[in-house]
Amino acid sequence: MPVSAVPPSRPAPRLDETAYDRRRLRQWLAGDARADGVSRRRLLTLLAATATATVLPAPHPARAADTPIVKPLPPEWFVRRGTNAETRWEALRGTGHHTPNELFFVRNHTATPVLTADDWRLRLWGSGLRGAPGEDRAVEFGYDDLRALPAVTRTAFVECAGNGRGYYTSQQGETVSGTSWTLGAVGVARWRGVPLAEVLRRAGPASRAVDVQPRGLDAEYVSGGESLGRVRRPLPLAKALHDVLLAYEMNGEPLPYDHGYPVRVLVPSWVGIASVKWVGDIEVSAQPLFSPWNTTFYRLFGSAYPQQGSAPLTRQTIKSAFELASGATFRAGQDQVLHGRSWSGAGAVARVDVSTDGGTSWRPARLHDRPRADTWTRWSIPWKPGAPGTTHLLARATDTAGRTQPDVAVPNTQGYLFDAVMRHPVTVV
Ligand SMILES: Nc1nc2c(c(=O)[nH]1)N[C@H]1C(S)=C(S)[C@@H](COP(=O)(O)O)O[C@H]1N2
Ligand SMILES: [Mo]
Repeated sequence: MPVSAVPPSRPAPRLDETAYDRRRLRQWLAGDARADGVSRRRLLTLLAATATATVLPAPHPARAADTPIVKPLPPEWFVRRGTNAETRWEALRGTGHHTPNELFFVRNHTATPVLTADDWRLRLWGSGLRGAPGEDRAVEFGYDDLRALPAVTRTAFVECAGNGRGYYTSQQGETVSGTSWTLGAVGVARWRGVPLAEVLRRAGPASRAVDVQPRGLDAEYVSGGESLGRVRRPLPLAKALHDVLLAYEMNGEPLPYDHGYPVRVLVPSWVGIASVKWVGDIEVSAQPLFSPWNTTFYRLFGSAYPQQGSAPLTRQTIKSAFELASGATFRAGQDQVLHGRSWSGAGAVARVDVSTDGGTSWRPARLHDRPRADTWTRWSIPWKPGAPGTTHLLARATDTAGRTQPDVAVPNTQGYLFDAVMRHPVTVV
């Protein structure tokens, strides 16, 4: 795209949330921001951190009774992890650039709600919409209203901020909290929908609007015995106007139930939590907003970070994966072609280097896609396995922003944004 519906008087878009977050916290202290469901103490600690903030390291179906997910989860495609399902990388072998809907990972805080498009409404409301003071500022759109608006299609990954978290433990010996994903909490789809900018423009944003907060229609999320309310997370208005979609199609089909039917938010290149599924309302606010999903969760905590945590996570990091099962076996002396994919939230992946000898020697992989931002680049490399035994395959991506995967990821307590080269164990027989 990018879509531009920015009122003429608006300052340049701010896509990096760090500086804005600091301002948002100060506004909260001055009584100018709302933070429903976030404790005063939590915000005060975040605020304290901004004083010393430093530059961060670069960094209809019937549902089976036992699953909060509607679609079938055959064990050869998925690893079930609590309320979630992780795609097996070996199942992606032979699929095209886009992850088939049936194979796409599912991350649910609670359970997939089975909604109908006819009853669905999207309500935009809040102090950031134009209207006389005291007037109820709200605008509603039905499913058909959205479908009648100019549509756009874009290819983008959705990737959980915790994708690869398990390797903080298995490769680096760190203790981290959260779902122990390997690398299968990512998928790429062709999303079709309406630019959020278009819907906001029709709703009439006030020039003082700063935050846009979509909220899901799934059940309230309970953590540690306390309800945090429904999944919601503010986006700075500049990002909301830039490249965000209200998506109703995934790979040419209506969104599957598990992926947000009838409509989800799609925020290209950002951590998955920004792409709110089953969106029911969007608060447009003239005051900065906080939710548990941009305070307690989705910031980096740990010894490498400011004592009270980083700015809210935005862009995904850089990763590579082989389309292979962990521990796959190969015949010695037999020619092979290894396949994989690499992606980054900071730009296109334009170079991938592969080692088939545990990291001693490296060769550039052949790329199978024209490198593009917001999606992965598929690649392959020939390999003739030598003597029987176990070894590791490694792949290291470099993106057009100049990021390269490190050998070791800087740890954080919640295990977000793993970016190190993964050591993929294989056996030669
Ligand atoms: N309403 C709602 N939206 C949500 C979530 C959720 O639980 N509820 N999970 C988020 C997280 S953490 C991720 S990683 C992505 C996962 O999208 P997917 O299930 O379509 O793969 O959805 C995001 N949007
Ligand atoms: Mo996520």
